[in-house]
Amino acid sequence: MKRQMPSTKELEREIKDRVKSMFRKDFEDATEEEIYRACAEVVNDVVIDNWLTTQKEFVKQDPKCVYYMSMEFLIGRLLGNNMINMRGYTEVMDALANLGVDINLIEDQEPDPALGNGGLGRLAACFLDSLATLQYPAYGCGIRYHYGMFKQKINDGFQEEVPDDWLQTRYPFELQRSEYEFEVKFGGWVRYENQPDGSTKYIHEGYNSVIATPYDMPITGFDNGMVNTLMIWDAKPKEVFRLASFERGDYNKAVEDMNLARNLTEVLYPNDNHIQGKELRLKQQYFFVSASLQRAIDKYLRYHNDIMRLPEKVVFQMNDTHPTLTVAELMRLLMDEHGLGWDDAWEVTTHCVAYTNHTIMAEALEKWPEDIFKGLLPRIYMIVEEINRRFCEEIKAKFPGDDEKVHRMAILADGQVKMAHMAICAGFSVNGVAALHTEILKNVSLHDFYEMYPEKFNNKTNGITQRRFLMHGNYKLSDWVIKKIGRGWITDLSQMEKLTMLLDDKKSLQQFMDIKLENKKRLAKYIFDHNGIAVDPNSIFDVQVKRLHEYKRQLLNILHVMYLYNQIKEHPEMDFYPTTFIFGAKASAGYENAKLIIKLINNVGAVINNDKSIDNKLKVVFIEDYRVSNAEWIFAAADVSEQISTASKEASGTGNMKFMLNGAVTIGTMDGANVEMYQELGGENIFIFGMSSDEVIAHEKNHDYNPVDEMNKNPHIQKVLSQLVNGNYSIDNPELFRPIYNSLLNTQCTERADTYFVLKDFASYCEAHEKIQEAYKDREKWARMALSNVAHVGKFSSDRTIQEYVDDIWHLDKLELK
Ligand code: T68
Repeated sequence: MKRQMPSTKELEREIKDRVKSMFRKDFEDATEEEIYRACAEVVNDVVIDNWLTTQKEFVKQDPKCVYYMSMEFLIGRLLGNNMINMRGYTEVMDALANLGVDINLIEDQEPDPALGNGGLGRLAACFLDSLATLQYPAYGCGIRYHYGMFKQKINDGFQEEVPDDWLQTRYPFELQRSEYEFEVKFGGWVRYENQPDGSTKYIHEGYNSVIATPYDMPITGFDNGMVNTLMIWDAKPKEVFRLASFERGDYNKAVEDMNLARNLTEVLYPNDNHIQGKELRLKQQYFFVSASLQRAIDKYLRYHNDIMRLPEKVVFQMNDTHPTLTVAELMRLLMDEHGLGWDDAWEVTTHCVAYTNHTIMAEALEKWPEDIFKGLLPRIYMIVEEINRRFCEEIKAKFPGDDEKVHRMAILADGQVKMAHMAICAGFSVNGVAALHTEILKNVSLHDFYEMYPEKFNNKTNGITQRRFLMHGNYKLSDWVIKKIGRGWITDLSQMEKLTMLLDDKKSLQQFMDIKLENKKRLAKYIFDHNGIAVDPNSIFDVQVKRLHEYKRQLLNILHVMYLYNQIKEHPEMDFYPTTFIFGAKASAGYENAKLIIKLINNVGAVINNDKSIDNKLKVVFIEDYRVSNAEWIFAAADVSEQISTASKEASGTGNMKFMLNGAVTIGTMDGANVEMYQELGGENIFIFGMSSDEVIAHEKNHDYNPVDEMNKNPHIQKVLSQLVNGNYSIDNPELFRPIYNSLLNTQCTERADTYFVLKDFASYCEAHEKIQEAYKDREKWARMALSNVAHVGKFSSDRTIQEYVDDIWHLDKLELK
C-alpha cells in the first residue's frame, strides 16, 4: 500500500520530535541544518516504506528492468523533490511556517549533489524521475564521487575552483548496501588452460583489486508510491583488515590496493564535451560498469536459471560512450563466469545493450591508447580484440574491397580503442538526442555505421521533468497553471496546450506577467545578496546559463553587449528598453579560453554597471556557481533565453526547454532541439538567427570562411574587437584579452580562426536582438509570446522521451502498484 505524507499538524509534531531525538534539542534551539536533517528523516520514513513495497512488487511481478548506465547523475537536491513527489511539499512548508521557519532556508541546508557536469548528467537525473513517475522498473548505475563538480568562486573576475565536499556530513538520502559488494580487478595478466572438452579457460592473475560497495538512493515517482533505485558505487580496499593486523605476506600489494581504492571514486572529471584520456578515468569506467553488471546478473540469477534469457529481463542503456565497457565486461562475465561460449555470449550481449550519442564534437569522442587499455584490462582487451576481428570481417563482407572503410570503422586502429565504434557494433540501438542531431549522425559523423546498420539508428529528442523545473522551481506559475487548467499536466505535459485558450484573455496575461515579475524580484534579491549588484526587475532579464564552451558562444553574447554599450553611449537618445544580461557558467579547470571569457564577462560588467551616464539601461551580471539549485530560480525569472550555439554543434540542449517551460522567449540558432521548439511554436514566438547547420557544415568542409572579411564588412565588429585589445575592459593589462582576439582573427593561433563562426553570425544576432526590443515594448504581445511558450512545451517533457525509449528500445512493462 502506498504510504502518504502526514498532515500539516502531524508534520509539525514529527519534525519537533525528530529534532529532539536526533539532537537532544527543543525546536526553538535547533539550527537550520538540524531542522533540515529532521525534515529529511521525516520524509525518508515515508519514502522508505514505499521503497520497500516497490521492491517487493519487483520480486513478485518479475518485470524487465532498464539499467541506465551513466558516469554522471546530476540529481540536485532531493528534499524538495521528494516532498513534491510524495505530495507533501505544501504540508511541510506550512508545518515549518507554523513553527516560524522559512522552507527555503531549510532546503538551502542540503548540499547540491553535483555528480555530473551539465546536460548529460542532468538528463540522466530527469530520466530517473520520469521512469519512476511512469512506473517503469529502472536502476540508475553510477559513481559515488567524493568530490562532485567543483564549486565556482569568482575572484577579481576570474574563476577559481573550490572542491565540493558534499559528503563532509552524512547525506540523508543514501543507504549503504554492504550486502551487495563485488570485487573489481585491474592489471595483471591472463593465463589460459585448455580444458578436456576442447574449450579454453582464461585465468586472470597478478591483478590489483578493490571492493565495490553500492550506496542506494531512492528515486521517487510522482504521487504513485513507486520508488526506483539509483546505485552509486564507492570503492574500498579488499585487504584493509589484514593490512592493519600485519597478517598478510604481500604488504606491497595491499598498499597498492589501498591506494587504488582511495583514488578511484575520489573526483568527477570536470569536463563537458571534452575527453582528456586519463588512465584514472578508464579505471572509473570499468569499476562502475563491472560492479553494476555483477549486481544485475546476480539479481537475475536469484530468480532465473537460464542466462541465455537475460535480454528478456534486462537492458543496459549506455549514456554516451563512457560506459561502453559494458559490452566487453558483459561478454567476460557471460563467458568466464557463467560458462557461455562466444556465440551465445554475443547473442545475449547484443540484445542487452543500447547506446545514446550526445555529441559530434571531435574532442569529446572517447579513444583510449591501446597500451593503457591493455595494461589495465588485459582480459577485456582480449575480448575487444576478438570483437574487433569479427567486426572487421563483417565490414569486409558487406563492403568488399573497401579497406579504407574497414580502417575508418575498426574498433582497434591507429593504436587506439574507439569506444563509439564498439558501442555501435554491439548495441542493438543507436540514438541521437534531437532530430537534427540524429540526422547529422546518420548523414555525416556516423555515416559509415549508418550504411552498415541503418536499422539501429533512431532519434529520441531529450526532455526535462516539469516536477522539478516548474512545480519546485516556480511554484507561483505552477499554482496558476493548476488554477487555470487543472493538475493533468503534472504527469502529462501535453495538456499545457489548454493554456492557448488564455492567449487572448488580457486578465490572464496580466496575471501571468505579474508572476514573472515576482520571480524576477526573487532573482534580483538573490543577485543583490550574492553580487551586490542592484538590478531592476522591470528590465528585460536576458539569460544565458550553461557550461562555458566556445561552441555555446557566450562570447557572441558578450560581444553583442559591448556593441550595445557602444550604441547607447554614442546615441544616448536611442529608444532602448533597459536590459539585464545574466550569465552563469562553469569552465573546465584547464580550459584557458573558456576561463578568459568568464573574466571578459565580468570585466565588461564592471565597466558597464559602474557607468552612471547610461542611466541603468544596461546591466551585466555573472552569477557565481551556477548549479541545479540556483538554476531553478533563474529559469523562473527569465524573459529571454539565449540558445546560441553554432548550428550543428549542440546535440540537443535541455536548458532551452527549461526556459520555455517557465515562459521565457528563446533567441536561438537552428540547432539541437531549438529546431523542434521552433516547429512546436511557429516562427512568431521564437527569435531565430544565424547560419543553418548545412551552411556551417559546408563551410567546414570547404574551408572557405574568413572571419577577417566579416570584420572588414562591419564597423561595429571592428570597434568591438579593437576594444578587446585596447585596454577598454582591462586598463591594467590591455593584452589580457589578446588570446580571445586571436582566436577570432588569427589563423596562426588555432587550426581555423573563429572556429565557431562568432563573427559570421554577429550581424544576424544583433538584428534578432533588435526584434526582441521591439516585441518587449508591446507588453501584451510579449505576454502572449511568453505564454505561448508554456502552452507549447508539451513535447519537451522527459516523460514523453522515456515513453519513446520504452516503446522503441527497452520494451518495459509498467509495475503495478496498488
Ligand atoms: C550534452 N553533453 C550535450 N556532455 O552537449 C547537450 N561530455 O547538447 C545535450 O542536450 C545533453 O548532453 C544531453 O543529451 C554533455 O553534457 C558532457 O557533460 C560530457 C561529460 C564527460 C565527457 C564528455
